[in-house]
Amino acid sequence: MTDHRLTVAAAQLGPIQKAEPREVAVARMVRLMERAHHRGVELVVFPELALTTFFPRHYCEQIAEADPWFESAMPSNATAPLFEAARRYGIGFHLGYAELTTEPDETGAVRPRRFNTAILVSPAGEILLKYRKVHLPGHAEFDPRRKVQHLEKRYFEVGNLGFPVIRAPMGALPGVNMGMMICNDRRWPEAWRVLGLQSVELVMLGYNTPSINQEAGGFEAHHLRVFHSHLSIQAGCYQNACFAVATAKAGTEDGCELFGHSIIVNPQGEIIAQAGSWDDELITADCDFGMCTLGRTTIFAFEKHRRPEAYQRITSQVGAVAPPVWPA
Ligand code: CDV
Repeated sequence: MTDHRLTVAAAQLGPIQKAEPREVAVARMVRLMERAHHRGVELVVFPELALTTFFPRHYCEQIAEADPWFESAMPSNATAPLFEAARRYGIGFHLGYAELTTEPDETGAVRPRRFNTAILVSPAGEILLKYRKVHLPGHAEFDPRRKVQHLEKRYFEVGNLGFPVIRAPMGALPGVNMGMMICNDRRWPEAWRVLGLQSVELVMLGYNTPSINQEAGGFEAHHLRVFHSHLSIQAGCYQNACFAVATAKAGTEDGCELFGHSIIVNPQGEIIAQAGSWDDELITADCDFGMCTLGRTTIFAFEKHRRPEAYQRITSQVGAVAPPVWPA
């Protein structure tokens, strides 16, 4: 019988305080890779914006003042130890970071551009895939009503790479279909389905989610924050017959609490590993990609059952419209 298994890990990170240099964060991550190696892991998934504090909670009047939180090269001197660890241990890794690049925009103007980005790196240290976050939550201007800001719309542009999937060797497997999303994307079924339509087998995603809803739009019980995160990931895996490794940044960072609860989910939507701390923690699971076949060939055999002609609103409309009122 062919072995389709890959041993994966979610490498949850405890808080990274504002004053903590990225070299310290990288050293913590290298230690997690070393532990992953001892546990036979072949692919490690780090969180969103894994190198620094979750800086969109801090307001800068001039956007360029936030540039010290961005990476203008990958790898750089500070991040090279991660690539070296990948080569040393023969482990692939997924890394979320703030990307500062100079490239043409949609009008052709070449200018500095900032994205909330993730990359997939091979065990040989090559970048296999890059994704830039599409669903940016929060707001662009300082909001005096909020105790904690969430300025992703200020610091980042909407990702312009779509939701790419790549088939590449990983671990002992000759090919795994791998895709990425970042944090808030996990709540949008459209994102999962775009990956599912590319036969994704493994979705990697990192997140920084505050334990408290700061939008002050109404009461939300604390326990529902984790429930909604897990619900979205479990539904995405089930409906697209794939595995997911979802990795949190956790604990109290700059006085703001982020929930952990990193999970690994199988194509039945079951949680097969879950973090129990709010600190640096490695959770692992064996992903048997043979498990993707059942959903893909039965309930979610897309080619047999999908009806895109009935889904026209999904791509032509952004906000909801009111329905007709009865009686007319
Ligand atoms: N980093 C995020 O995208 N966080 C959002 C919060 C703000 C709700 C999330 O969806 O988890």
